[in-house]
Amino acid sequence: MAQRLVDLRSDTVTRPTPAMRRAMAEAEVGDDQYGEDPTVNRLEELAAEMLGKEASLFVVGGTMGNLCAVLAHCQRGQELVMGDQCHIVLYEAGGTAVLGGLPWRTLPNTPQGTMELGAIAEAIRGDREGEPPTGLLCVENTHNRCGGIALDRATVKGMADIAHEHGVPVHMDGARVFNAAAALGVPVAEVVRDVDSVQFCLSKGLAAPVGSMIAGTKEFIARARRQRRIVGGAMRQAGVLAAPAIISLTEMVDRLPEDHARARRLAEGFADIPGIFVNLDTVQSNMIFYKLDPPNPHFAEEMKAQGVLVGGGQYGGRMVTHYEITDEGIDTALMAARKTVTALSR
Ligand code: TLP
Repeated sequence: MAQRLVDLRSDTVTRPTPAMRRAMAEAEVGDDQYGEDPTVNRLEELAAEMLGKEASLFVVGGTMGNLCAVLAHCQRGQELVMGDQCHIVLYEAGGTAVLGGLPWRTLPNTPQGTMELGAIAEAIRGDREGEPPTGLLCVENTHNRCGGIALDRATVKGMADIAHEHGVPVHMDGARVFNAAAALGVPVAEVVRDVDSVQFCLSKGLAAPVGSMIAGTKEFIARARRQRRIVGGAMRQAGVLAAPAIISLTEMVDRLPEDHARARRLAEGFADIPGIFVNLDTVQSNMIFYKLDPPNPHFAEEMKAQGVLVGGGQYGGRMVTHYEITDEGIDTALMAARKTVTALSR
């Protein structure tokens, strides 16, 4: 693999492994719109089985997965209840509103990546003519903006139960739900047991070049397939993309704790550097959010000059570990940060 910078901007930067590239070259394929791509079919069966759901669907990415899931659950004019820090609200270009005619109601996310149970109950609308009926509750796990925190089954169940009591289904944006399961030390099926649908990404820590899965009941997946067609995401010989995704699920899941251990070491090292602050309580998976005090507009640029890419601006930012970040990469990042802070404080 070509030498490159220690890239901590995101786990989305991971390149396919040599085994993935071989699997792509050798993949058996067919027309997936006829349901005839054996590799896609195998991936969809495997993902559903691992998640403990009836069926799953291969989509192009996380944004499309969330969009198709939301559209499959809701009718135009219904309202979505979501945390104000969730990815669907902040980074998905308002797709559910733009394409689905679905307004949303945001609740403040707690620092634990949850929403107050009382606030969820209050936000769910009754049957009053002037109010948009509540169509869906969305939760996120791990919670990206809340530091990569993992929500355990009881926490998810607490929120989901309230929605279900009101007849409202629950979707989990589980872009990194395998990281959540690894952080909690439980099978992924347990983390998603109480939600009606889940989206997870293959092309983040699991290193596939493309793709996400959504999972739920057979009937839900049939509706989601139609939504995928509407947004132009139905593919043909997609087995070449499903083949590396199968390797994500069979070979890349069990190694996620390594990324978490390296994130912890990086976080602790950063927290030891004067002028850099890290809330170590939130470092539970592969993300580290750091703050710079005093602020420093040149931090990321200086780090880059020393071979390390980090996310963020003058007040701080995010680093994410993944399979291309080695122990040496962590050493390099820590050394670079110490040098950068010393150089910039002169
Ligand atoms: N997250 C990306 C950026 O968009 C922020 C990242 O680098 O973390 N849900 C969650 C929780 C996500 O973090 C992301 C991507 C998505 C959905 C969207 O996935 P893609 O990028 O595949 O559409």
